[in-house]
Amino acid sequence: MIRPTEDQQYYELTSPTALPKASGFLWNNQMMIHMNCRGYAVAQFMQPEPAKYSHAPNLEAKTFMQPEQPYYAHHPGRFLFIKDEESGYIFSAPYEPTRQVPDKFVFAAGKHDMIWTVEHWNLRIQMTLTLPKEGAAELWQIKVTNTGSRKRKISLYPYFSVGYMSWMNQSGEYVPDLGAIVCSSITPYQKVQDYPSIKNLKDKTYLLAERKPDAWEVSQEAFEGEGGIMRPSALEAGTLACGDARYEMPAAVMQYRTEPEPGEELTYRFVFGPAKDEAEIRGIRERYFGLHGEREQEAREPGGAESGNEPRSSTGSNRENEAAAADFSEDGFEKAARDYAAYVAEGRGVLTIDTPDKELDNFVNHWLPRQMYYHGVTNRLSTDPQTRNYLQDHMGMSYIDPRSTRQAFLTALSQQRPDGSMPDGIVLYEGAELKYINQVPHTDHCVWLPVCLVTYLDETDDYALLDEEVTYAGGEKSGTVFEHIDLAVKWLIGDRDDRGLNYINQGDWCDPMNMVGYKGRGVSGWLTIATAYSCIVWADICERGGRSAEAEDYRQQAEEINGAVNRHLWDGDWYARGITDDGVPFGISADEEGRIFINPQGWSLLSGAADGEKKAKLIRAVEEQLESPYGVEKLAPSYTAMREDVGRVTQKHPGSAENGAVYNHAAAFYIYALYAVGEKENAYRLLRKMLPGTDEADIRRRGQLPVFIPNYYRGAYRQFPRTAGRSSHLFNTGTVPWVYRCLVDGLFGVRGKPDGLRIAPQLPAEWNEASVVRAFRGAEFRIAMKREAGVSEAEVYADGRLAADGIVRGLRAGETCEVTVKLPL
Ligand code: CEZ
Repeated sequence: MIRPTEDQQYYELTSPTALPKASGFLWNNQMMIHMNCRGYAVAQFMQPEPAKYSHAPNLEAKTFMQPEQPYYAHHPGRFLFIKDEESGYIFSAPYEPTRQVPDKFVFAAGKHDMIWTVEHWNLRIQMTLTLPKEGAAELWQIKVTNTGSRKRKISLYPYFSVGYMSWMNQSGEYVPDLGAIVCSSITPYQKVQDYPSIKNLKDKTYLLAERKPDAWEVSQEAFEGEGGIMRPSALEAGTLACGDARYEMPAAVMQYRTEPEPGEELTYRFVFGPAKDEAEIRGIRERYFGLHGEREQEAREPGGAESGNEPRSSTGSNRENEAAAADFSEDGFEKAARDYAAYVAEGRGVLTIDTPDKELDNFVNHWLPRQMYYHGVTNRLSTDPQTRNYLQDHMGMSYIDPRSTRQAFLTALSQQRPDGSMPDGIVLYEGAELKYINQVPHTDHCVWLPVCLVTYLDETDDYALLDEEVTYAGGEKSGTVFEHIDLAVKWLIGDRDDRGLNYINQGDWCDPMNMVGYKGRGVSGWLTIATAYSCIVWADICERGGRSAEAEDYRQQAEEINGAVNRHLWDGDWYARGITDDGVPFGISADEEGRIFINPQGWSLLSGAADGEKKAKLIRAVEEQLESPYGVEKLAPSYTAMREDVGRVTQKHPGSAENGAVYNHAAAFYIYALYAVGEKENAYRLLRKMLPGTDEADIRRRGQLPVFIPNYYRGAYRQFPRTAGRSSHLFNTGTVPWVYRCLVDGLFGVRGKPDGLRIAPQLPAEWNEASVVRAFRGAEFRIAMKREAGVSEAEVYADGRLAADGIVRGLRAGETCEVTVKLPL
């Protein structure tokens, strides 16, 4: 049902119905597209605010990307209807909207393209989607092959949803000299002050065809008729009516009538996307299809039929003069595809692993860095990413392109307030505003500065960053990066009540925990613990930067804060999540719902609040109450009713998102913490649960291909077992850099130190060996890890010489080192 291709560049799914929501995604700096296996699409582009060019068929609320995106018959999609002209039989590829189960179906989700192969009625249809590196556009190639033994008479109808563009103005028509369907609209607005930006928007949606269609239809209603989208009436006629849309909802549908000989393969190419005006569309046509304009499909009139006798594998008629045009168009189109593949390939991480766990290998070597890279270059298609997301997403870039991490720190710190606090979002474009959740005051943002910076420093040893001078918001005050972060940590230390616990205001890491402290008194247990951990991390950075006295101060602070945590938040077997405005502790054994939360448990291992006894107790509590077959849940039991002293999180559906899902971001913190305290078996078991599989029941349950980690799998396993495990399919998540850290700092133990690479693997007992190629500061470490009799603790040999403390030093960029690690049996 699912399988990786041999070259591991794709994951294939061989059924359109087994995992109906299985999907892949592609992006570039201006757009992203999320496509499911059945042909439905969600695409957005930045101008610079995110916008759509393929809309739902009704007025949509503008919002951020949603988990568990629902699909429905009229959901925007990219389809090819096929009609057998002799029998009138109609089906569609890849599967929607007609839903005929084909003889063969393969959806291959790749790194830089997605390919559907469908075989039905002696025809093979191959649809390939890729993107250009620059610009918002979808590049589609559709190949149709007659796999039967007789000549066929067929019509092909590429269908691209345009949807409800605007209540002010929407229309569409075929523009012959562009060879494109062009749909026009005006983004709805009302305020005169919005006009200057509205008038510059790309409000057109075009479908550019390389080959001139025989006919087309641009009115959704005329196309569907009484048959509806599953059996559009317009397909009954010999040719589409060549209609337009006049304040009618547009659709971009074309028709190609063709008569392929046995074995003949026909190729069609399309570009679909947003544009400002026709001049831009003309430029796009030239870029991808050359200056020749559209090609004739066959030497025939629309509806006519004429073709040679010998089997062909070309792109149509007029074959003599077409060779030149074909070369030309292949250049533009295929060069774009090549450039895009190269762009995606830049998103390499620093690890290539070979372990007994082949699925993990595939995911870590190919898909995990890709997902981190997506976050780092798109900022989740937001012009004002949440501060904590921005910092964590760029923490991940430390492993891919550390220069961008450095720049992200400078950008974020230039928006820090002079009192040390961080804004809720980082504004990335002039004129962008803090929106949605960024208008809700959260108190945790400063935590992420030291916690994310340490990864960048581990990778690069670029302590010079700490000396860079940056202004604060407002532009009056300025200070070094060191001073900025120091102030942020001091702000956290200062933002505590007289018990020594951190105020939560309207949220911390948990966005919707908005009513614990909105009256100004409630505190966050997790945030207090995270403050202690920030102090420790910052102390280490101070120490390495030669500031021992400060380091000592921060370690004492951490100890003091941990003391407060243990006094006020330890509940006997685990830590409470917080104390409300009215002084009520929650996330404790007395609670019927929301009895235990994951975050305070893991972070207390990191901060050192939990001593040996507490550690053992809380790990047991997590295993008993939060662990499910799909990973560790964020809280349990999930809330089933509003708790007005906790807030919006309790109103989310039980088992979804922060209300008790296996929220992978939180699960990753916990796994990271387990590695930090050497709990390698527990850590690996939970890490493994982040990926679908390995058995078929699990894959079906999750419903997702292992090409990304979703922000959550449904939880509430003990309350709602039927839905537990279901993937959100949302690939925006802070999980991925933390999983990478789990691998680098934990599982494989190949963490950077100022003077070298420290090698201290924590392989699970079930592995006897593993090998890792670790790219580090321009050098390459080829590390072979193996259990051996007679070894009592890890021994690290670099090029044959024992590195007593496990740190391999002195390697320069461009050099390679062979490392052997002997591990106890
Ligand atoms: O958003 C994420 C945030 O992007 O939720 C995390 C938080 O740490 C991330 O910064 C945990 O709360 O209800 C809400 O507002 C939700 O909080 C969502 O926006 C949530 C979703 O998972 C979307 O990615």
